[in-house]
Amino acid sequence: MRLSSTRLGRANLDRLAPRSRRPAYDRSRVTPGIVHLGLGAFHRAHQAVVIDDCLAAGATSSASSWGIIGASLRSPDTRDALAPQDHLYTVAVRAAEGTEHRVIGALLDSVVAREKPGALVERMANPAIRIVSLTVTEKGYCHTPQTGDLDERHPDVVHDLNNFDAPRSAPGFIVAALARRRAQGLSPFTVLCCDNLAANGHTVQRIVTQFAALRSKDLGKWIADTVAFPCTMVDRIVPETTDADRDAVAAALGMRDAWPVMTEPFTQWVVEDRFAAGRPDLAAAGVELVTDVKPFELMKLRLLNASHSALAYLGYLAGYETIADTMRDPYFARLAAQVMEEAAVTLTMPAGTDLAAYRASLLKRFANPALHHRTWQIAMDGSQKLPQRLLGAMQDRLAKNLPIATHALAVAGWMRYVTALDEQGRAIDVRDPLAAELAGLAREAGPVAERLAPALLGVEKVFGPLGAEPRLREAVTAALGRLFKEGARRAVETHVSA
Ligand code: CS2
Repeated sequence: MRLSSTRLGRANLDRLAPRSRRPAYDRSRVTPGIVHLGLGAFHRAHQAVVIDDCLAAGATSSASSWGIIGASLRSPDTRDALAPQDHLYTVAVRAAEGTEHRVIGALLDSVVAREKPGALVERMANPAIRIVSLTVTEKGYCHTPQTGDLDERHPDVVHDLNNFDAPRSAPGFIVAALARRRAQGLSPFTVLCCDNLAANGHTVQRIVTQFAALRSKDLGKWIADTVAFPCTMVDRIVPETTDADRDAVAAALGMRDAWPVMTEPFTQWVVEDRFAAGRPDLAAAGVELVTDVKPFELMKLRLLNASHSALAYLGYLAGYETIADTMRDPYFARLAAQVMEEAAVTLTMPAGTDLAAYRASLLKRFANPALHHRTWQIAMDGSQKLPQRLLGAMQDRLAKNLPIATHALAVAGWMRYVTALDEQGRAIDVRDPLAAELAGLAREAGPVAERLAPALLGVEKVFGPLGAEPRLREAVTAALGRLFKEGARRAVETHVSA
Protein backbone atom coordinates (compact mmCIF):
# COMPACT_ATOMS: atom_id res chain seq x y z
CA MET A 1 0.00 0.00 0.00
CA ARG A 2 1.44 3.39 -1.02
CA LEU A 3 0.48 6.07 1.45
CA SER A 4 0.08 9.67 0.41
CA SER A 5 2.68 12.07 1.78
CA THR A 6 0.15 14.95 1.90
CA ARG A 7 -0.47 16.08 5.46
CA LEU A 8 -3.83 16.91 6.96
CA GLY A 9 -4.19 20.68 7.37
CA ARG A 10 -6.43 23.67 6.69
CA ALA A 11 -5.26 23.99 3.10
CA ASN A 12 -5.93 20.33 2.35
CA LEU A 13 -9.40 19.88 3.84
CA ASP A 14 -11.01 19.94 0.39
CA ARG A 15 -8.82 17.10 -0.74
CA LEU A 16 -9.90 14.67 1.97
CA ALA A 17 -11.38 11.40 0.77
CA PRO A 18 -15.07 12.20 0.19
CA ARG A 19 -16.39 9.77 2.79
CA SER A 20 -14.60 11.43 5.71
CA ARG A 21 -16.52 14.10 7.59
CA ARG A 22 -14.97 17.52 8.13
CA PRO A 23 -15.86 20.59 10.22
CA ALA A 24 -19.32 21.75 9.15
CA TYR A 25 -18.72 25.41 10.07
CA ASP A 26 -16.46 28.28 9.17
CA ARG A 27 -13.49 27.58 11.37
CA SER A 28 -11.91 30.98 10.76
CA ARG A 29 -14.73 32.57 12.76
CA VAL A 30 -14.29 30.37 15.82
CA THR A 31 -12.68 32.03 18.85
CA PRO A 32 -11.46 30.39 22.06
CA GLY A 33 -13.78 30.06 25.06
CA ILE A 34 -12.38 26.92 26.68
CA VAL A 35 -8.92 26.02 27.93
CA HIS A 36 -8.56 22.29 28.31
CA LEU A 37 -5.84 20.84 30.57
CA GLY A 38 -4.69 17.36 29.54
CA LEU A 39 -4.75 17.24 25.75
CA GLY A 40 -4.79 13.46 25.51
CA ALA A 41 -6.64 11.08 23.23
CA PHE A 42 -9.65 10.89 25.54
CA HIS A 43 -10.38 14.61 25.40
CA ARG A 44 -9.92 14.68 21.65
CA ALA A 45 -12.32 11.76 21.13
CA HIS A 46 -14.91 12.95 23.64
CA GLN A 47 -15.39 16.56 24.74
CA ALA A 48 -13.75 18.05 21.64
CA VAL A 49 -16.16 16.10 19.42
CA VAL A 50 -19.11 17.49 21.38
CA ILE A 51 -17.74 21.02 21.03
CA ASP A 52 -17.27 20.39 17.31
CA ASP A 53 -20.97 19.47 17.16
CA CYS A 54 -21.89 22.62 19.11
CA LEU A 55 -19.89 24.74 16.68
CA ALA A 56 -21.65 23.10 13.77
CA ALA A 57 -25.10 23.52 15.35
CA GLY A 58 -24.78 27.19 16.33
CA ALA A 59 -25.15 29.92 13.75
CA THR A 60 -24.54 32.91 16.03
CA SER A 61 -21.27 34.56 16.95
CA SER A 62 -21.74 33.59 20.59
CA ALA A 63 -22.03 29.95 19.47
CA SER A 64 -18.71 30.24 17.68
CA SER A 65 -16.95 31.60 20.77
CA TRP A 66 -16.40 28.15 22.29
CA GLY A 67 -13.27 26.96 20.52
CA ILE A 68 -10.71 25.04 22.56
CA ILE A 69 -7.12 25.81 23.49
CA GLY A 70 -5.54 22.54 24.59
CA ALA A 71 -2.71 22.31 27.10
CA SER A 72 -0.43 19.35 27.64
CA LEU A 73 1.02 19.61 31.11
CA ARG A 74 4.34 17.93 30.30
CA SER A 75 4.96 16.31 26.98
CA PRO A 76 5.29 18.33 23.76
CA ASP A 77 4.32 15.30 21.62
CA THR A 78 0.69 16.20 20.94
CA ARG A 79 1.51 19.83 20.15
CA ASP A 80 4.38 18.76 17.89
CA ALA A 81 2.05 16.41 16.02
CA LEU A 82 -0.92 18.77 15.73
CA ALA A 83 0.57 22.26 15.25
CA PRO A 84 1.86 21.49 11.71
CA GLN A 85 -1.66 20.39 10.76
CA ASP A 86 -3.41 23.52 12.12
CA HIS A 87 -4.63 21.43 15.08
CA LEU A 88 -6.95 19.45 12.85
CA TYR A 89 -7.04 15.74 13.62
CA THR A 90 -9.12 12.68 12.85
CA VAL A 91 -11.42 10.68 15.09
CA ALA A 92 -11.67 7.11 13.77
CA VAL A 93 -14.84 5.47 15.08
CA ARG A 94 -14.38 1.71 14.97
CA ALA A 95 -17.06 -0.92 14.99
CA ALA A 96 -17.10 -4.53 13.83
CA GLU A 97 -18.93 -3.33 10.69
CA GLY A 98 -16.30 -0.76 9.74
CA THR A 99 -14.66 2.54 10.60
CA GLU A 100 -15.94 6.09 10.16
CA HIS A 101 -13.54 9.02 9.92
CA ARG A 102 -14.25 12.52 11.05
CA VAL A 103 -11.90 15.50 11.11
CA ILE A 104 -12.41 17.72 14.15
CA GLY A 105 -11.88 21.48 14.04
CA ALA A 106 -12.77 22.51 17.61
CA LEU A 107 -9.17 22.56 18.80
CA LEU A 108 -7.71 25.93 17.80
CA ASP A 109 -4.30 25.93 19.41
CA SER A 110 -2.17 24.08 21.95
CA VAL A 111 0.41 24.89 24.57
CA VAL A 112 2.92 22.84 26.53
CA ALA A 113 2.65 23.94 30.13
CA ARG A 114 6.15 22.78 31.10
CA GLU A 115 7.71 25.00 28.44
CA LYS A 116 5.85 28.21 29.24
CA PRO A 117 3.83 27.91 32.43
CA GLY A 118 3.33 31.67 32.71
CA ALA A 119 1.87 31.86 29.20
CA LEU A 120 -0.69 29.18 30.05
CA VAL A 121 -1.74 30.98 33.25
CA GLU A 122 -2.16 34.12 31.18
CA ARG A 123 -4.36 32.41 28.62
CA MET A 124 -6.52 30.91 31.36
CA ALA A 125 -6.85 34.37 32.91
CA ASN A 126 -8.11 35.89 29.65
CA PRO A 127 -11.76 36.94 30.16
CA ALA A 128 -12.79 35.24 26.88
CA ILE A 129 -12.10 31.91 28.60
CA ARG A 130 -15.22 30.90 30.47
CA ILE A 131 -14.56 27.20 31.01
CA VAL A 132 -11.40 25.39 32.07
CA SER A 133 -11.95 21.68 31.58
CA LEU A 134 -9.66 18.86 32.62
CA THR A 135 -8.68 15.31 31.76
CA VAL A 136 -5.40 14.91 33.61
CA THR A 137 -6.10 11.33 34.84
CA GLU A 138 -6.71 10.38 38.45
CA LYS A 139 -3.16 11.05 39.57
CA GLY A 140 -3.08 14.53 38.02
CA TYR A 141 -5.04 16.04 40.91
CA CYS A 142 -2.26 15.51 43.49
CA HIS A 143 -4.75 14.15 45.98
CA THR A 144 -5.12 11.13 48.21
CA PRO A 145 -7.61 8.92 46.37
CA GLN A 146 -8.97 7.36 49.54
CA THR A 147 -9.91 10.66 51.23
CA GLY A 148 -10.23 13.04 48.29
CA ASP A 149 -8.01 15.61 50.03
CA LEU A 150 -5.12 17.50 48.48
CA ASP A 151 -1.82 15.75 49.21
CA GLU A 152 0.06 18.72 50.63
CA ARG A 153 3.33 16.83 50.49
CA HIS A 154 3.01 15.95 46.82
CA PRO A 155 6.22 17.21 45.15
CA ASP A 156 4.27 19.17 42.50
CA VAL A 157 2.15 20.86 45.17
CA VAL A 158 5.27 21.80 47.13
CA HIS A 159 6.82 23.11 43.91
CA ASP A 160 3.74 25.11 42.93
CA LEU A 161 3.35 26.79 46.29
CA ASN A 162 6.93 28.03 45.94
CA ASN A 163 6.54 28.98 42.26
CA PHE A 164 3.03 30.30 42.25
CA ASP A 165 3.13 31.94 38.81
CA ALA A 166 5.00 29.10 37.13
CA PRO A 167 3.15 26.01 38.32
CA ARG A 168 3.40 22.37 37.21
CA SER A 169 0.25 20.71 38.47
CA ALA A 170 -3.34 21.06 37.29
CA PRO A 171 -4.54 22.42 40.65
CA GLY A 172 -1.57 24.82 40.59
CA PHE A 173 -2.57 26.21 37.18
CA ILE A 174 -6.21 26.60 38.16
CA VAL A 175 -5.40 28.42 41.38
CA ALA A 176 -2.80 30.71 39.75
CA ALA A 177 -5.19 31.65 36.93
CA LEU A 178 -8.12 32.22 39.29
CA ALA A 179 -5.90 34.37 41.53
CA ARG A 180 -4.92 36.45 38.50
CA ARG A 181 -8.56 36.93 37.48
CA ARG A 182 -9.52 37.92 41.00
CA ALA A 183 -6.67 40.45 41.16
CA GLN A 184 -7.87 41.95 37.88
CA GLY A 185 -11.47 42.16 39.06
CA LEU A 186 -12.59 39.54 36.52
CA SER A 187 -15.18 36.88 37.16
CA PRO A 188 -13.94 33.29 37.44
CA PHE A 189 -14.19 30.55 34.83
CA THR A 190 -16.11 27.35 35.47
CA VAL A 191 -13.89 24.36 36.32
CA LEU A 192 -15.17 21.29 34.47
CA CYS A 193 -13.53 18.06 35.59
CA CYS A 194 -13.89 15.23 33.06
CA ASP A 195 -11.90 12.54 34.88
CA ASN A 196 -13.19 9.33 36.44
CA LEU A 197 -13.01 10.54 40.05
CA ALA A 198 -15.76 9.98 42.59
CA ALA A 199 -17.94 13.12 42.78
CA ASN A 200 -15.43 14.69 40.42
CA GLY A 201 -16.66 18.29 40.62
CA HIS A 202 -16.89 18.28 44.41
CA THR A 203 -13.54 16.53 44.74
CA VAL A 204 -11.76 19.03 42.50
CA GLN A 205 -13.46 21.90 44.30
CA ARG A 206 -12.10 20.59 47.58
CA ILE A 207 -8.60 20.06 46.17
CA VAL A 208 -8.46 23.49 44.53
CA THR A 209 -9.81 25.38 47.54
CA GLN A 210 -7.44 23.53 49.87
CA PHE A 211 -4.55 24.43 47.57
CA ALA A 212 -5.64 28.09 47.33
CA ALA A 213 -6.04 28.36 51.11
CA LEU A 214 -2.42 27.29 51.54
CA ARG A 215 -1.55 30.36 49.49
CA SER A 216 -4.04 32.73 51.11
CA LYS A 217 -7.17 32.25 53.21
CA ASP A 218 -8.98 34.99 51.25
CA LEU A 219 -8.26 33.38 47.91
CA GLY A 220 -9.51 30.04 49.22
CA LYS A 221 -12.72 31.68 50.38
CA TRP A 222 -13.23 33.57 47.10
CA ILE A 223 -12.85 30.35 45.15
CA ALA A 224 -15.20 28.46 47.47
CA ASP A 225 -17.78 31.27 47.17
CA THR A 226 -17.64 32.12 43.48
CA VAL A 227 -16.26 29.30 41.33
CA ALA A 228 -18.58 26.64 39.87
CA PHE A 229 -17.27 23.06 39.71
CA PRO A 230 -20.02 21.04 38.01
CA CYS A 231 -19.84 17.25 38.31
CA THR A 232 -19.69 15.23 35.11
CA MET A 233 -19.82 11.64 33.98
CA VAL A 234 -17.79 11.00 30.84
CA ASP A 235 -17.78 7.81 28.86
CA ARG A 236 -16.09 6.69 25.69
CA ILE A 237 -13.49 3.96 25.25
CA VAL A 238 -10.34 5.42 23.69
CA PRO A 239 -7.36 3.08 23.29
CA GLU A 240 -3.89 4.45 22.64
CA THR A 241 -3.16 5.19 18.96
CA THR A 242 -0.59 2.90 17.34
CA ASP A 243 1.50 3.32 14.18
CA ALA A 244 -0.72 0.76 12.47
CA ASP A 245 -3.71 2.98 13.32
CA ARG A 246 -1.93 5.97 11.76
CA ASP A 247 -1.35 4.03 8.55
CA ALA A 248 -4.96 2.84 8.41
CA VAL A 249 -6.24 6.40 8.90
CA ALA A 250 -3.87 7.74 6.22
CA ALA A 251 -5.15 5.15 3.77
CA ALA A 252 -8.75 6.13 4.50
CA LEU A 253 -8.20 9.91 4.40
CA GLY A 254 -5.84 9.94 1.47
CA MET A 255 -3.43 12.02 3.55
CA ARG A 256 -1.39 11.69 6.73
CA ASP A 257 -2.52 12.68 10.19
CA ALA A 258 0.32 12.49 12.72
CA TRP A 259 -1.99 11.82 15.62
CA PRO A 260 -5.50 10.57 14.95
CA VAL A 261 -7.51 9.13 17.84
CA MET A 262 -9.27 5.76 17.86
CA THR A 263 -12.57 5.18 19.54
CA GLU A 264 -15.87 3.27 19.64
CA PRO A 265 -19.31 4.39 18.40
CA PHE A 266 -20.68 4.85 21.94
CA THR A 267 -20.27 8.19 23.68
CA GLN A 268 -21.95 9.68 26.73
CA TRP A 269 -21.52 12.90 28.70
CA VAL A 270 -23.73 13.70 31.67
CA VAL A 271 -23.14 17.18 33.08
CA GLU A 272 -24.46 18.98 36.11
CA ASP A 273 -25.94 22.17 34.73
CA ARG A 274 -24.11 24.66 36.94
CA PHE A 275 -21.91 27.02 34.94
CA ALA A 276 -20.98 30.40 36.36
CA ALA A 277 -19.93 32.07 33.12
CA GLY A 278 -22.10 30.53 30.41
CA ARG A 279 -21.67 27.37 28.38
CA PRO A 280 -22.11 26.16 24.82
CA ASP A 281 -25.45 24.64 23.87
CA LEU A 282 -24.34 21.21 25.03
CA ALA A 283 -27.82 19.70 24.85
CA ALA A 284 -27.89 20.37 21.10
CA ALA A 285 -24.88 18.07 20.87
CA GLY A 286 -26.47 15.24 22.84
CA VAL A 287 -25.09 16.01 26.31
CA GLU A 288 -27.42 15.09 29.16
CA LEU A 289 -27.74 18.11 31.45
CA VAL A 290 -28.98 17.08 34.90
CA THR A 291 -29.19 18.46 38.42
CA ASP A 292 -27.54 15.45 40.04
CA VAL A 293 -24.77 13.51 38.28
CA LYS A 294 -23.98 11.22 41.19
CA PRO A 295 -26.15 8.22 40.28
CA PHE A 296 -24.80 8.21 36.71
CA GLU A 297 -21.25 8.59 37.84
CA LEU A 298 -21.50 5.72 40.34
CA MET A 299 -23.20 3.61 37.70
CA LYS A 300 -20.36 4.18 35.27
CA LEU A 301 -17.49 3.80 37.76
CA ARG A 302 -18.92 0.70 39.44
CA LEU A 303 -20.21 -1.08 36.34
CA LEU A 304 -17.96 -0.04 33.47
CA ASN A 305 -14.69 0.92 35.13
CA ALA A 306 -14.83 -1.74 37.85
CA SER A 307 -15.30 -4.59 35.39
CA HIS A 308 -12.76 -3.00 33.04
CA SER A 309 -10.14 -3.05 35.81
CA ALA A 310 -11.06 -6.63 36.77
CA LEU A 311 -10.61 -7.72 33.13
CA ALA A 312 -7.39 -5.71 32.86
CA TYR A 313 -5.56 -7.25 35.86
CA LEU A 314 -6.85 -10.78 35.58
CA GLY A 315 -6.80 -10.74 31.78
CA TYR A 316 -3.22 -9.47 31.69
CA LEU A 317 -2.15 -12.19 34.15
CA ALA A 318 -3.91 -14.81 32.03
CA GLY A 319 -1.88 -13.66 29.03
CA TYR A 320 -4.53 -11.66 27.13
CA GLU A 321 -3.32 -8.57 25.32
CA THR A 322 -6.56 -6.68 24.80
CA ILE A 323 -9.96 -6.40 26.43
CA ALA A 324 -11.61 -7.89 23.34
CA ASP A 325 -9.23 -10.91 23.55
CA THR A 326 -10.11 -11.28 27.23
CA MET A 327 -13.83 -11.09 26.49
CA ARG A 328 -13.52 -13.86 23.90
CA ASP A 329 -12.78 -16.18 26.81
CA PRO A 330 -16.30 -17.03 28.05
CA TYR A 331 -15.16 -17.35 31.66
CA PHE A 332 -13.80 -13.80 31.62
CA ALA A 333 -16.95 -12.49 29.95
CA ARG A 334 -18.86 -14.05 32.83
CA LEU A 335 -16.46 -12.51 35.30
CA ALA A 336 -17.20 -9.02 33.91
CA ALA A 337 -20.92 -9.71 34.16
CA GLN A 338 -20.51 -10.89 37.76
CA VAL A 339 -18.59 -7.77 38.80
CA MET A 340 -21.51 -5.76 37.43
CA GLU A 341 -24.02 -7.96 39.18
CA GLU A 342 -22.30 -7.45 42.54
CA ALA A 343 -22.05 -3.69 41.98
CA ALA A 344 -25.56 -3.17 40.64
CA VAL A 345 -27.27 -3.60 44.02
CA THR A 346 -25.22 -0.73 45.44
CA LEU A 347 -26.72 1.72 42.92
CA THR A 348 -29.89 3.78 43.24
CA MET A 349 -30.88 5.10 39.84
CA PRO A 350 -33.47 7.66 38.79
CA ALA A 351 -36.74 6.17 37.57
CA GLY A 352 -36.57 5.08 33.97
CA THR A 353 -32.91 3.98 34.00
CA ASP A 354 -32.60 0.53 32.46
CA LEU A 355 -29.59 -0.91 34.27
CA ALA A 356 -29.94 -4.33 32.69
CA ALA A 357 -29.72 -2.80 29.22
CA TYR A 358 -26.75 -0.68 30.30
CA ARG A 359 -24.92 -3.76 31.58
CA ALA A 360 -25.63 -5.67 28.40
CA SER A 361 -24.35 -2.77 26.32
CA LEU A 362 -21.11 -2.67 28.32
CA LEU A 363 -20.42 -6.34 27.62
CA LYS A 364 -20.96 -5.67 23.95
CA ARG A 365 -18.69 -2.62 23.97
CA PHE A 366 -15.91 -4.54 25.72
CA ALA A 367 -16.16 -7.27 23.09
CA ASN A 368 -15.80 -4.80 20.14
CA PRO A 369 -13.23 -6.65 18.00
CA ALA A 370 -12.23 -3.48 16.13
CA LEU A 371 -10.81 -1.80 19.25
CA HIS A 372 -7.32 -2.76 20.31
CA HIS A 373 -7.58 -1.71 23.97
CA ARG A 374 -4.65 -3.18 25.85
CA THR A 375 -5.19 -4.71 29.28
CA TRP A 376 -1.85 -3.16 30.23
CA GLN A 377 -3.16 0.35 29.46
CA ILE A 378 -6.17 -0.02 31.74
CA ALA A 379 -4.06 -1.66 34.44
CA MET A 380 -2.14 1.59 34.85
CA ASP A 381 -2.49 3.66 38.04
CA GLY A 382 -4.54 1.09 39.91
CA SER A 383 -3.73 2.66 43.27
CA GLN A 384 -5.60 5.75 42.08
CA LYS A 385 -8.51 3.85 40.57
CA LEU A 386 -9.37 1.11 43.05
CA PRO A 387 -11.25 3.19 45.63
CA GLN A 388 -13.92 4.61 43.30
CA ARG A 389 -14.13 1.56 41.03
CA LEU A 390 -14.11 -1.37 43.44
CA LEU A 391 -13.76 -0.44 47.10
CA GLY A 392 -16.86 1.77 47.37
CA ALA A 393 -19.12 -1.01 46.14
CA MET A 394 -17.41 -3.51 48.48
CA GLN A 395 -18.01 -1.21 51.42
CA ASP A 396 -21.69 -0.81 50.50
CA ARG A 397 -22.15 -4.55 50.09
CA LEU A 398 -20.48 -5.28 53.41
CA ALA A 399 -22.82 -2.80 55.09
CA LYS A 400 -25.69 -4.91 53.72
CA ASN A 401 -23.99 -8.15 54.76
CA LEU A 402 -23.68 -9.26 51.13
CA PRO A 403 -20.79 -11.37 49.81
CA ILE A 404 -17.99 -9.64 47.91
CA ALA A 405 -16.19 -12.58 46.32
CA THR A 406 -16.03 -11.26 42.72
CA HIS A 407 -14.80 -7.82 43.73
CA ALA A 408 -12.30 -9.50 46.06
CA LEU A 409 -10.95 -11.49 43.10
CA ALA A 410 -10.52 -8.26 41.14
CA VAL A 411 -8.66 -6.59 44.02
CA ALA A 412 -6.53 -9.72 44.39
CA GLY A 413 -5.80 -9.48 40.64
CA TRP A 414 -4.47 -5.99 41.22
CA MET A 415 -2.34 -7.27 44.13
CA ARG A 416 -0.92 -10.08 42.04
CA TYR A 417 -0.22 -7.60 39.21
CA VAL A 418 1.63 -5.04 41.34
CA THR A 419 4.09 -7.68 42.51
CA ALA A 420 5.56 -6.77 39.07
CA LEU A 421 6.26 -10.41 38.19
CA ASP A 422 3.86 -12.31 35.97
CA GLU A 423 2.88 -15.97 36.22
CA GLN A 424 5.92 -16.99 34.14
CA GLY A 425 8.25 -14.97 36.36
CA ARG A 426 8.70 -12.22 33.73
CA ALA A 427 8.76 -8.57 34.76
CA ILE A 428 5.51 -6.57 34.45
CA ASP A 429 5.96 -2.91 33.55
CA VAL A 430 3.75 -1.58 36.36
CA ARG A 431 2.89 2.10 35.83
CA ASP A 432 1.58 3.58 39.04
CA PRO A 433 2.66 6.47 41.26
CA LEU A 434 2.96 3.92 44.11
CA ALA A 435 4.65 1.22 41.98
CA ALA A 436 7.93 1.24 43.93
CA GLU A 437 6.24 1.15 47.34
CA LEU A 438 3.89 -1.65 46.26
CA ALA A 439 6.68 -3.72 44.70
CA GLY A 440 8.73 -3.23 47.88
CA LEU A 441 5.89 -4.57 50.01
CA ALA A 442 5.46 -7.48 47.61
CA ARG A 443 9.16 -8.36 47.80
CA GLU A 444 9.08 -8.35 51.58
CA ALA A 445 5.95 -10.48 51.76
CA GLY A 446 6.90 -12.96 49.05
CA PRO A 447 4.33 -14.87 46.98
CA VAL A 448 2.28 -15.84 50.00
CA ALA A 449 -1.31 -14.58 50.09
CA GLU A 450 -1.49 -14.59 53.90
CA ARG A 451 1.40 -12.13 54.00
CA LEU A 452 0.96 -10.13 50.81
CA ALA A 453 -2.76 -9.38 51.13
CA PRO A 454 -2.54 -7.82 54.62
CA ALA A 455 0.61 -5.89 53.63
CA LEU A 456 -1.13 -4.26 50.65
CA LEU A 457 -4.43 -3.79 52.49
CA GLY A 458 -2.39 -1.76 54.98
CA VAL A 459 -1.61 0.88 52.33
CA GLU A 460 -3.73 3.64 53.85
CA LYS A 461 -3.71 5.89 50.78
CA VAL A 462 -5.56 3.20 48.83
CA PHE A 463 -7.65 1.30 51.35
CA GLY A 464 -8.07 3.60 54.35
CA PRO A 465 -9.96 1.97 57.24
CA LEU A 466 -11.58 -0.56 54.89
CA GLY A 467 -8.23 -2.38 54.74
CA ALA A 468 -8.75 -3.54 58.33
CA GLU A 469 -12.29 -4.88 57.77
CA PRO A 470 -12.08 -8.64 58.62
CA ARG A 471 -14.55 -9.87 55.98
CA LEU A 472 -12.71 -7.95 53.27
CA ARG A 473 -9.32 -9.23 54.44
CA GLU A 474 -10.58 -12.77 54.42
CA ALA A 475 -12.15 -12.58 50.96
CA VAL A 476 -9.18 -10.84 49.33
CA THR A 477 -6.64 -13.16 50.98
CA ALA A 478 -8.55 -16.24 49.84
CA ALA A 479 -8.79 -14.91 46.26
CA LEU A 480 -5.10 -14.02 46.16
CA GLY A 481 -4.26 -17.49 47.47
CA ARG A 482 -6.13 -19.02 44.54
CA LEU A 483 -4.35 -16.72 42.09
CA PHE A 484 -0.96 -17.85 43.37
CA LYS A 485 -1.98 -21.48 43.41
CA GLU A 486 -3.97 -21.85 40.20
CA GLY A 487 -3.03 -18.85 38.08
CA ALA A 488 -5.51 -16.24 36.87
CA ARG A 489 -7.00 -18.21 33.96
CA ARG A 490 -7.98 -21.14 36.13
CA ALA A 491 -8.95 -19.07 39.18
CA VAL A 492 -11.42 -17.09 37.06
CA GLU A 493 -12.85 -20.27 35.56
CA THR A 494 -13.32 -21.82 39.02
CA HIS A 495 -14.82 -18.63 40.38
CA VAL A 496 -17.44 -18.08 37.71
CA SER A 497 -18.34 -21.76 37.57
CA ALA A 498 -18.99 -22.04 41.31
C1 CS2 B 1 -10.43 2.63 31.53
C2 CS2 B 1 -11.13 3.94 31.16
O1 CS2 B 1 -8.14 3.07 31.33
C3 CS2 B 1 -9.07 2.86 32.12
O2 CS2 B 1 -8.89 2.82 33.32
O3 CS2 B 1 -11.24 1.92 32.41
O4 CS2 B 1 -10.28 4.81 30.52
C4 CS2 B 1 -12.37 3.70 30.31
O5 CS2 B 1 -12.03 3.21 29.04
C5 CS2 B 1 -13.20 4.94 30.18
O6 CS2 B 1 -13.50 5.44 31.44
C6 CS2 B 1 -14.46 4.68 29.37
O7 CS2 B 1 -15.28 5.76 29.43
